[in-house]
Amino acid sequence: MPAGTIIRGIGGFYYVASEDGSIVECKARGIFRKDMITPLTGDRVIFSMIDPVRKKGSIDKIEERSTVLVRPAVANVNQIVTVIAAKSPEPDLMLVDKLLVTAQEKGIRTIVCINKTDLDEKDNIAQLRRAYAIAGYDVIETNKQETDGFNELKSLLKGHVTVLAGQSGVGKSTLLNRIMDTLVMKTGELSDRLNRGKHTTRSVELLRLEEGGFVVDTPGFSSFELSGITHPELKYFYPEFAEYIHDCRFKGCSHINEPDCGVKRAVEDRQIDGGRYDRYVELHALLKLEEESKYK
Ligand SMILES: Nc1nc2c(ncn2[C@@H]2O[C@H](COP(=O)(O)OP(=O)(O)OP(=O)(O)O)[C@@H](O)[C@H]2O)c(=O)[nH]1
Ligand SMILES: [Mg+2]
Ligand SMILES: [Zn+2]
Repeated sequence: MPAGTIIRGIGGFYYVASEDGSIVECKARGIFRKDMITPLTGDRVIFSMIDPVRKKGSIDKIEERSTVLVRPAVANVNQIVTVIAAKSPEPDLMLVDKLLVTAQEKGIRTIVCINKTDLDEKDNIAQLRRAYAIAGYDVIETNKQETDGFNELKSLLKGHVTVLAGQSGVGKSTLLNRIMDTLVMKTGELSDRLNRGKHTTRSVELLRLEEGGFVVDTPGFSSFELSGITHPELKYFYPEFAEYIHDCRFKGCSHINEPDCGVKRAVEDRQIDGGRYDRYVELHALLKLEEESKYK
């Protein structure tokens, strides 16, 4: 039976990008409803072809999901590109860090893309790059005119299911349009794309890349909540802390108020970005407050 990936779901129909390159409109079998399983965009499925001419089928099996993102609701994402604008809008780095923490918790690789580098005046880019590079993230610089960074980004997308995320207005859709112009299959999906304006509700959509893999655009968010991470766990999702925790005097050190803390020392020595650390402290306090109000 053929296999494929759900690229979009609308009103009970699931569009499956089949491994042979075609798009098949599928319904899910009743058995899923009974088991309370709803197919999700990004799901890898096995389907049967019911009408090969009209390309209609039925989903028989949903493969186990490696990851599940809630916002956007997509399964099997294994890479997130967090887009930051050098300027306009001013970067909301708390939002960026929350995204990175979430990805880290889900075991999803993250790339930081500093976009609109043409607008940088105060050398913001170098600072941003350093903050995230020393945290261990791949950092790319792009703007809508240059090509080197863009090509680097394209090559990183190959074979992955990637979500473009970030604040509203940072340039995600602009990047995606460029990617599609150069990479997306110019077949069935093209007409799909041209028709998109007709849909009033824009559901999440996976765009298939010619070289393998999928990309998902997301509407920008103004806020983003961490879900399921408690304040004592937060420190585990800052990869740059790891190499300094052995220097902490206390075993369960939260790297906030404890004396003789390796992480705080690394911040002083500028081996960990001070801004990232300050936001960690802020986020830690925020999570603690939320938890306390929940259990009162
Ligand atoms: N100067 C400059 N402007 C850019 C660049 N990339 C995008 N823009 C502009 O920034 C604005 C927002 O771009 P979008 O691509 O719509 O941003 P977005 O991240 O998709 O925004 P949302 O969909 O609201 O989340 C548009 O006017 C773009 O033309 C860039 O590299 N340099
Ligand atoms: Mg957009
Ligand atoms: Zn410590």
